[in-house]
Amino acid sequence: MIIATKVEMTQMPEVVALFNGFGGLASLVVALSDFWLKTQENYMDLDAVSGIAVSLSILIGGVTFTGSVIAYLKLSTRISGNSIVFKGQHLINLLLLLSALAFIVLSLLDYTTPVYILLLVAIALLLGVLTVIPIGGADMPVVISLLNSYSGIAACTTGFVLNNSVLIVAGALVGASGIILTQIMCKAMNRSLANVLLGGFGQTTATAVAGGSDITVKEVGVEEAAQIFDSASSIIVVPGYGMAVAQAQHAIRELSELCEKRNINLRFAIHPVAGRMPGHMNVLLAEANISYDKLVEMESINDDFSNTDLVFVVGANDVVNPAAHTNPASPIYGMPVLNVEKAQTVIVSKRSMGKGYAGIENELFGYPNCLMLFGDAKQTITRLVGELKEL
Ligand code: TAP
Repeated sequence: MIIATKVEMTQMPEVVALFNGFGGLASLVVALSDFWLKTQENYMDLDAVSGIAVSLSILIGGVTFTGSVIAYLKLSTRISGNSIVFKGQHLINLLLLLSALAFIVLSLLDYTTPVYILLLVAIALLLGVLTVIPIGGADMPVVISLLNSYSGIAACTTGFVLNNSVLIVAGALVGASGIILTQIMCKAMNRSLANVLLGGFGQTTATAVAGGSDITVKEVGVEEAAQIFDSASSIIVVPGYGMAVAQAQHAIRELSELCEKRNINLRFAIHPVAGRMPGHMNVLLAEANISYDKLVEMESINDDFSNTDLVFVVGANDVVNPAAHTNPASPIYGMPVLNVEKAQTVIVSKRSMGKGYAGIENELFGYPNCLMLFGDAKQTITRLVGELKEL
């Protein structure tokens, strides 16, 4: 409770990752201690169901624990977020998985020898590390969702170990919902789950970044931006991670109320992976009491940009990067994005030419209809609201 109440909204993904890991660890130690108590201390026999449940709890729990710790370290930038890929990595992972299965069979055949189950623990922990290190960049949220599902499956199998129906049902719910969320996120990023898990995204990213920036941008000041707002009759606001960092949602609510008073049709376009966690933008806008009817999902609003006077991008970057459909060499090529460039004018509020999560340039910023409004989003929008009130 203390961690959950103290954590900043922007740190939520890494904390979720860590909590998933604790779930996996709990399943592992409960299953291992049950195994130990029954087979090593009380010299009891395990029936096949309990034996399989113990083995799966240890395998899935172990992978979840170390995999989640690596995800936590990457997201909190305690270690590099880039993908670590080396030759023969997938073969090593496959061999480890096969040897884990072999130790499960050996342990099922001979409970009295604890070394098989201890080797299974070691392999599971190692496998968790090795399966998450190749995953980097924008694929991390998918991994966290998958690890969340694993922690549920591990809890479910531990339910069989303990003969506890509540644990079986709750674990199955977490496992199933985690898998569904993982699929939704893969779809939003236009990547298959296998493609995400085999990793390498960060490598392509690093190459793309090394190319450097030669985008020429047009800047706009707050006063001029206020005039553009004043003359628009339809506006779409695209919030992104920068809105969360700046905590600009309350200032945006004020801006939206001002526009409403001027009979300007203002809506919000919500990209499924804007921010750093599923529903991140919805939560922040709801916190600022922005009506849910104004929030429109990407698929429903993408065709409307061409009939829109002004798009106001607030701290979003990757989710509005046209390279996703114009540049086949881009690491985000194929990811569905918001077609903001189709609007008459685009104003982007961000602090600098800093890159987004995927670490790549955004060609949108150099488009002829795009104007950069540099500065912290909250401060800029507060000033914008002040200027608009004067008009
Ligand atoms: P990003 O592409 O990460 O871009 C955020 C932008 O916000 C940055 O370019 C930064 O530019 C700007 N910014 C930071 N602080 C700011 C401030 N105080 N005021 C104004 N701007 C600020 O964000 P996005 O467009 O929301 O895309 C999300 C990315 O995260 C995607 O790549 C997605 O795959 C990934 N991701 C998503 C999730 C989920 S599930 N939502 C989870 C993890 C990762 P400056 O530095 O120049 O200000």
